[in-house]
Amino acid sequence: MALADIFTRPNPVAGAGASTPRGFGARPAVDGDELRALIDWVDEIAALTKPDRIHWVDGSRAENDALLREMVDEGKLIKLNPEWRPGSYLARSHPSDVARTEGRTFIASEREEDAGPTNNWIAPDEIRGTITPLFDGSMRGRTMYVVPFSMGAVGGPLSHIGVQVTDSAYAVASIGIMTRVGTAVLEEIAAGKPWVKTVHSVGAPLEPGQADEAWPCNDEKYIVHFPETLEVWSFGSGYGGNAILAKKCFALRIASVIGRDEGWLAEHMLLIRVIDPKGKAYHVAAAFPSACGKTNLAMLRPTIPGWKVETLGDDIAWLRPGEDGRLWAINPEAGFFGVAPGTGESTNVTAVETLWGNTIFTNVALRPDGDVWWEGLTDEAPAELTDWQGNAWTPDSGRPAAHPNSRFTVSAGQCPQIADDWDAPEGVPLDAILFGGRRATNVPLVVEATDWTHGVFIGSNISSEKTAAQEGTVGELRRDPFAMLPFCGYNMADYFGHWLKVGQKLRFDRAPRVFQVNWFRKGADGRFLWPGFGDNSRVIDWIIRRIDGEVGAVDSPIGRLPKLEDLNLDGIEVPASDLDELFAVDPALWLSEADLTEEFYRTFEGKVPAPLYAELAALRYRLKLAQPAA
Ligand code: GTP
Ligand code: SPV
Ligand code: MN
Repeated sequence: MALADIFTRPNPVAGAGASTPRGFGARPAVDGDELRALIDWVDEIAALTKPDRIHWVDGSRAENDALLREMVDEGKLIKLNPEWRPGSYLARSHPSDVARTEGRTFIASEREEDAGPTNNWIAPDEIRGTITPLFDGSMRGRTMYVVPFSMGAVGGPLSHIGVQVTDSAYAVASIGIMTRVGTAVLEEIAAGKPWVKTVHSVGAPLEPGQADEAWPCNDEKYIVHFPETLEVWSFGSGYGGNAILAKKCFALRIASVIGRDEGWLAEHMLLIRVIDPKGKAYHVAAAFPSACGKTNLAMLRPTIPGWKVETLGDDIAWLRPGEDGRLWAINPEAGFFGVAPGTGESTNVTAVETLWGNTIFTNVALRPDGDVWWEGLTDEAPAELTDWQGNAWTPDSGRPAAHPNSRFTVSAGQCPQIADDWDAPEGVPLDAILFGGRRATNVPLVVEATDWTHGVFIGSNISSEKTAAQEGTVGELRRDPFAMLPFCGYNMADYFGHWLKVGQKLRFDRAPRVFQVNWFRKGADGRFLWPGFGDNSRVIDWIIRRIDGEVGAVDSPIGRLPKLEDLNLDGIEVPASDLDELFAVDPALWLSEADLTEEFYRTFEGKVPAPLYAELAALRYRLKLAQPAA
């Protein structure tokens, strides 16, 4: 490979523009058919989108520095005061572009039933007919960046690669943090490894002489996935999961389809290593919906003595059955795109320490001293701030200073409790899988599934109150099976079936044990019954002692509950009445939940696997037995 033999060039297709001004950004020298196919594809996208320049991203430090400097010069990033926050920047998005747009997210499979009732399906030809004209000339006046990236360690057995073309320098800088970007990936492409094609445009072409916006975007948005041809096309948004296509679009929606075909699972899960006081290590993955506590649990600092947690991942895990009958997991990402509000010294001090520098903040507030702030960072708000929209703010302003879905983007390696081997290509064997959500009522602090199938049943039934990471009304309950509702790239009923199949490949005594957790149950007075955060280690402690067979459990109609005396509550005051409420299972309310489950399963028109209907029938039977006699 002669990848080092680089040369700069203008965009020959658009016919305009100078060659890249610096010593990087050049197209790799063509060597072999595989790389030729990539270059042809890039030329094809350039012919359509008509950028002024093409910049091949090599992932170098110098390139990143130059990109950031350019964005500061253009007013797209604010450089934070290096005294407080070295190497860090603030981006303010357009107020209409602050979260993923699920309503504009499409699965364009050939057959509608392959997308299923929980996805927005659209016929591939039809949507190509809609978006092709939008992409036509959409990069005029801009640079088109070509970003080769790897999800998982480059060359790893569980890793997958892709290329994103984008006209957003902010997206390039973010992808550089969130994935492994660079020339090594081109070498893999050259060697014939399959890659996923992702195309992103903010949809804001510039006429000659037209001044750019700080956050260019388009009111019309399309985030379209083509699972059969392994492509993603995203138009109109510069935000998070809409723009960092390696993340939700590739590593969940497209990867879930690849996983279905290859026998593995792409999941919306954090990944941690828990080390008990005896020094024994366990691996736990947990699926919670957006803004429901994954980053927090991923960076848990146990409040019980002797326990330690090491971070492996905070948002996505790929799970694959191993030859040994265990389920192995990697975190395919390389950084954290975390929710800022609610991240503070008392909740997630590890995240606060992770953010010491080299961080891109989006939509948080700016302090007069050039540092950042958001609700929950400190108990008291600074007297004066500039809010996320650039307006003057004081604690009396009556509105949040940071957007509720404001975020930080930072390298995983900066986390002070990251596991040494967090990017080991082969991953880690799982001991437990947790499912959870935000449930003010009904769902106990922790319940253990009786076996894998019951665990899949529980996963298929996760529901959660909406947060600012989703469109719609915050607090409204919605069903979010496996926390994958917006992220499953195929029919969710087939996905339930795939989970059951993966279970059959595991050795029954080596499969991870499945638990449901709920940190968010509230008392009648509206306060959280459980202290949460670092004290969630008390729940993990019980889970691990269950796995090791050290403690028993109480059977309930919905699964196994802890015996209260087995919970380590040393050092915290949880009133006995709160504990009772935390674990209360009301058969009548659960029977209504079972009705909702049936209603939900029926929307899949007979596709939900029979074992899950059997679980539902068994649940109803147990609930009826548990009902007090009339
Ligand atoms: P995404 O990045 O959107 O997928 O979100 P996430 O699941 O990583 O959520 P995150 O950990 O960022 O938590 C979001 C919010 O939940 C923050 O405001 C936290 O303060 C809050 N939170 C997290 N853990 C707990 C907990 O144990 N108890 C309570 N009450 N709140 C919590
Ligand atoms: C989520 O919403 O689950 C996120 C943020 O992790 S985004 O990457 O924008 O999807
Ligand atoms: Mn997420």
